Amino acid sequence: MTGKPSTIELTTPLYYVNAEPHLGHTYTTVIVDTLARFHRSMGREVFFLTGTDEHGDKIARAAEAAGCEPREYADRVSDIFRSTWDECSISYDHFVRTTDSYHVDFVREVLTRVNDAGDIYFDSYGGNYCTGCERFYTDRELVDGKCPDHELEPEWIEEQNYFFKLSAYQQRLLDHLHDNPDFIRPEGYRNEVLSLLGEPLEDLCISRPTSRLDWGIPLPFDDDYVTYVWFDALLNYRAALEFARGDKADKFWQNANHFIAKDILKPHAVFWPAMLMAAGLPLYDRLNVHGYWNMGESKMSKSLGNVIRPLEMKERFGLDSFRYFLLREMSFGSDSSFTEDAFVRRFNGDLSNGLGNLVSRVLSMQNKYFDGLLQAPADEDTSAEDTAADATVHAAFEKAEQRVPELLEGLSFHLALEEAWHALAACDKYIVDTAPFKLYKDESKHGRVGEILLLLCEALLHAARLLAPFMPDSSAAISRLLNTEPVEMAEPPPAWGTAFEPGHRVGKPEPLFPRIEIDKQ
Ligand code: ME8
Repeated sequence: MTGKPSTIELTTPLYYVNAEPHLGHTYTTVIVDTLARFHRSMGREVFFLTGTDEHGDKIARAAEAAGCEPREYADRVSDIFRSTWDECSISYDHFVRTTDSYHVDFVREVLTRVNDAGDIYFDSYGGNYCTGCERFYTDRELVDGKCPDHELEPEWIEEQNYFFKLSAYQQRLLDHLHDNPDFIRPEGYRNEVLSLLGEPLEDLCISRPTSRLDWGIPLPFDDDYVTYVWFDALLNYRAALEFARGDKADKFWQNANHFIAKDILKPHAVFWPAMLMAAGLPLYDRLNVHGYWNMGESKMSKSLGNVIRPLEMKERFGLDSFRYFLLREMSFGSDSSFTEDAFVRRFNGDLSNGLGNLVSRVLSMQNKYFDGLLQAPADEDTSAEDTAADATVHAAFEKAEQRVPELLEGLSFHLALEEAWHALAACDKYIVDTAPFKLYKDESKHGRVGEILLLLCEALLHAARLLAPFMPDSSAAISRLLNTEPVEMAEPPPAWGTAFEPGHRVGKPEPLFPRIEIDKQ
């Protein structure tokens, strides 16, 4: 995020209510949650917005298939999204629904403004429409005549409608992209948008006749039409901010960061900034685009019927291990595949054998040798060899503490976690190299064993700090086991040797990530 802003808006897409939350939605929501926790810990004021997209053809058809009215259907599925995020401890600040009256009013107000400015006209049009994407496709965008996302042939729709003069904004969009190289990241998606803008843009059909569809926001200037879902849903990012933050909206908006997958790049990178320009509003700061979670060769999606449900993962393996997997496995911007094997490998390798084992080893030794009581540093001088060993752990954490926030700012979640795991590995190596379990057999070395374990307990507290935005429950569990208050990433860690009060006693070990036995799956 540019500079170090003190206020920031972070958004997920508004998810369609025709499907229940799956791993793909969870990924975007978890990365935004991780960033929200990170920025808050840096002392920034965050407005984390998520919600549901409820109007349009696709939802009307889904409601009909479910045998109920669109409103009733939307209420039900929107509640499922909200309660899923609540159960997943997602720290959103506001949940917007496109059926909320403040959003509807805002959409109508913007439409009036854009119409008054002469950027909307009435015309007839025929085109290839994908209901799954809720947009027209040009011939060039179709693959073998099908929508590349839904792998379905679009419908030919021809009718009289209202159009937004998108083409009039082509040059301004190009100029903005050239003047703001960070507007869309990673760069590959910026290039994709530049190439889209290299071809003439067609104007955007922004209405549907009520004779065909009445589940939408009526156009303020013609009751016989409802608003096209994208000209409705995109406005939420600004409507909800103004509604929830009032006068401070502009401050947050200067640092508005949208997070989406590549499926909705064009609406966010082309329609949305042009709509803002037409409405006389400043543009958002950044569009952050990630790749797809696939199952085998295909994108995970409700329409392809191959989804992983977040609450099932939480139930089976715990919330933080699912968060860890999502954040560790995908490199932001590229596609990733989900397989249960890969999940179990990461769980057993990084969490059970890695983090969980380290915590329980350190606490076991501390309890076994000193009844949990941390030992004051020994009086006698530490040998050069011991000092050098201690320094490896200090250095590993110092590096991670510097790199992890930088990597998070750059959206390299997987590298940030890798860096934190390097520090954990330095602790494992330290245990092997200093071998406190051997030293303890020699009574004259008990002072040194106490020092080693003190350093390791401090290292665990550093780890809890580093992991807080990624794995909040595990971070809190480590603090609890160490018998300290929960910690935040940005709190400056106390100098080594001063983290605990004299006489501090740590808790007994508990398995944080019990190993998954494959044959029990
Ligand atoms: O597009 N891999 O809603 P939607 C990665 N309502 N991310 C995925 C994914 C996958 N397989 N599947 C879904 C809409 N997502 C519109 C948005 S915004 C004003 C309106 C995530 O329910 C990802 O964030 O189809 C993607 O962009 C979004 O869900 C699409 O959600």
